[in-house]
Amino acid sequence: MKIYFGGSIRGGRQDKALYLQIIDLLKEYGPVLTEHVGEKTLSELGEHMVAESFIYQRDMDWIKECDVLVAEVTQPSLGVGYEIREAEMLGKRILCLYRAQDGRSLSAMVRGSPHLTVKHYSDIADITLILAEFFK
Ligand code: 6K6
Repeated sequence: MKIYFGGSIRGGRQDKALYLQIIDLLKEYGPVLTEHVGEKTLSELGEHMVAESFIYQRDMDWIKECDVLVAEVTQPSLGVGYEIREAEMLGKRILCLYRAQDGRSLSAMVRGSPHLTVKHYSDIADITLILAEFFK
């Protein structure tokens, strides 16, 4: 079961420590193709040494290759939204994890989609249970 994890990079790195924790949990269910998303040293600028056309093509290939896409969607990110739509078009199973925040709502294009599952969580313990249910 190959897993593609999507989380904000240029959309903002506020949740990067959490992404790392989610990736660790996901590894119990199969290889995670996108471990770099949780990289502590990766800033909002991303990595300058890698061409953006390369990043785009590699990520699109990985989405094709994956069985499941799990996205953390609390921090809005154009890239994550794009990845979710690509996975939808390819008929992949998709789980979106969302932490409610004051004064913000999840995009209707995600919450309103019939092609994916959105789960709300408060902390990593909730995510552990959500993943166990999703992957069972
Ligand atoms: C190299 C090493 C670590 O990071 C890099 C360069 N940047 C990216 N590498 C891989 N995937 C990326 C990179 N920038 C964005 N993405 C993909 O888009 C990831 O899979 C994320 O899920 C998503 C983040 O999009 P933005 O719009 O928040 O950057």
